Amino acid sequence: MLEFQTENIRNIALIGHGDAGKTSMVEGFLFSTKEINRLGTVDDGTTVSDYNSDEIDRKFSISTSLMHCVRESTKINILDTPGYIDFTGEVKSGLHPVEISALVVSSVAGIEVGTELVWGYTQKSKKPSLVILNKLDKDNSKFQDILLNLRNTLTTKVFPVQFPANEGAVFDSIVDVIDMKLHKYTGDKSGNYKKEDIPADLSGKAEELRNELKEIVAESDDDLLEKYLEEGDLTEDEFKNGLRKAIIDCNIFPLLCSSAELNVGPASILDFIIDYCPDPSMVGDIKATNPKAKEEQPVKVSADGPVSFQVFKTISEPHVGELSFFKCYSGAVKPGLELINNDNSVKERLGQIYSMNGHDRKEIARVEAGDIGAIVKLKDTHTGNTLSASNNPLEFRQIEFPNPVIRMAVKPKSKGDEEKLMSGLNKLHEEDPSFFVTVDTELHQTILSGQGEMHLEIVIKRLKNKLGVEVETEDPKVPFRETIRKTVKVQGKYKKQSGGRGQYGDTWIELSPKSRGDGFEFVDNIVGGVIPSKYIPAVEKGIKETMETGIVSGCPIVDVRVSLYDGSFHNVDSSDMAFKIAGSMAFKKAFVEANPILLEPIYEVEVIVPEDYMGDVMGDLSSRRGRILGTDSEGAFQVIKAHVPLMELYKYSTSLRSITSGRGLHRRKFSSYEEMPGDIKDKVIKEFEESKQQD
Ligand SMILES: Nc1nc2c(ncn2[C@@H]2O[C@H](COP(=O)(O)OP(=O)(O)O)[C@@H](O)[C@H]2O)c(=O)[nH]1
Ligand SMILES: [Mg+2]
Repeated sequence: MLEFQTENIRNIALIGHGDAGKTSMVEGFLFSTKEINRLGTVDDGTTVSDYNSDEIDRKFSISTSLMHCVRESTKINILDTPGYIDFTGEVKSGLHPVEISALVVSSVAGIEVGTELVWGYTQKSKKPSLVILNKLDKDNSKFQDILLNLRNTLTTKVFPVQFPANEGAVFDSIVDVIDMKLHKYTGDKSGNYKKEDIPADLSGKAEELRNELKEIVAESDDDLLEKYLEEGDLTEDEFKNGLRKAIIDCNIFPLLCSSAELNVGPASILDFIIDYCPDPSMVGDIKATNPKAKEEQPVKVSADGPVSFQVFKTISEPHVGELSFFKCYSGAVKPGLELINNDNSVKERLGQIYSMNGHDRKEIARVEAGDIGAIVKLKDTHTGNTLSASNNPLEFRQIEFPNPVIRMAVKPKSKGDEEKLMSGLNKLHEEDPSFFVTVDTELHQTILSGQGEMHLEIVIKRLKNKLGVEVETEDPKVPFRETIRKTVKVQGKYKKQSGGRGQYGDTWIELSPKSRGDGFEFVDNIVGGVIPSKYIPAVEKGIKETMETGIVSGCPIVDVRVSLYDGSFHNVDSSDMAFKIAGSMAFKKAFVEANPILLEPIYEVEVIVPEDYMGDVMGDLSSRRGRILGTDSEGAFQVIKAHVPLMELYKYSTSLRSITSGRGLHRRKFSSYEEMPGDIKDKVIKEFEESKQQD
């Protein structure tokens, strides 16, 4: 059976820092439920989830993949997200369609920057979460210490509903304080376990936790609390429903145990997910808007309603074309349906639909409300789009992708490939909306931006392998601005009066600086018609055109005032053209005399690092002309805020990774334009002069 009803579906996304063991754990889930018949490993490149050649080569996840398994007639859809900071956009698409996430933490490494980053994402989405401590088979595993750290830094609501009975190399048993049994695994990695009595030396601790848990459950609901206080206990059902409610309301983040390596734990985790995690209808109505009426129209997750679904990820597969991963929110998705894409009003007839396990697809007949599936060959439907019946137009919330932190310029290796390059990049943006492409008309460069250098490297590799476009990378140019310090008065005179019809335009202008951000002002102070008013717009035009391409660096001129206050004309030889040239000549001359300066974009940068690296990171920021604004603590980490010129931030994510051994990350946003120091200005101007000579 491959079709499931809403109550028999669970959707969960595994999130966490890279190397915590998420991808390996998925193998455990699939092998324990006989979805696969051999337990693959990341090191051999044989996992279901990391099936891309890029992932196999690098031995870590790059894109979110979709798997599912079936246990006790329940289908569990699992989204495995990458932990590497370069691919956090994928975490956002993985979290979007699920009701609950599982934060996987290594019981050796503990909380890392990626742990806090993705935890922040789930908290922002207000979705419940499990916490899974993995690698409990390691001799240096520290269950208790890390539990305390999690409670101190993430939330005090992390609660161990399990603890390991024999942490370390011999790990094969977990004490479960919900069923108050020992889950003893068979030792053959099959994922089979037997429930035994809790050994006497651990029963005290189990009892204590069980009582604490019961109180948390009772407090999840006023009626339950009253009953608990009166009768001193809860029935099995009350406990079960209460625990689920406490999880949904984020009053508790249950902590579970695992060794993905030994496949000890994943099966118990699945049982926990089935019994205590919400089915898709339990988290309330889904926010949506009616684009026609422009009003909110929440959607009840139910197979009885009219069909609606949202695409949360698009991948392109050789021989298949685009494969859209979707979540059905209401009704049932079936091949042959004709629906409307509410984002672009395109009608789509649905083709085959599939249930996925990494690379493997199985064709299915329907996907019901709450379930996740994949569909091929939609005409014009992209990540984030909602499809529904035309008499029920709907749009679900968009996925928010993180701001890019790195830019890179590219050009095609072979001339003439420009169009192919753009269409290829646009296609890849479809697959991965956390990478952006812009054609910068000011800088004359095609700029890629994304989450890290590796992120863009992968984009470039895919461009070559999948779409046959090879590119060269270049340093992205920085959009400087030119302006002045001094007020000057100059004449610009254009005169050509030898033979034939002459040219004559004569202008006197005063050029003066304006405050930062005030832009350009042109003032006509001509009196007595020394320049006829019909020529004045031409003077202004000549000046504006000169400003656009700049004078000393090739970047636009800003924040200046020009007053045209004198000049002369010729009855026959004057023309718009002559005055335009005269204006431009006057402006160029004035600008170089007016003490030109360069403004450069300054970014506000936040670097998040463990305390030990603060000194090194601040030193490095200062060497990049950064101005430290302050430091703050964020969970287990320190946040350093600084203003840094964009020019100095090229490949910063890579340097930061090497300074902090991969434990730091940064965010950035544009702040303002500021004057560039003289020596650097001179260098930029010199480079511009040289590049002009080459052209
Ligand atoms: N000893 C041990 N190693 C593990 C365990 N889980 C994963 N690993 C190893 O840790 C590395 C990273 O695992 P992976 O599943 O790719 O982590 P992910 O980045 O979170 O997906 C691989 O070398 C795995 O073999 C575990 O429970 N115990
Ligand atoms: Mg992985």
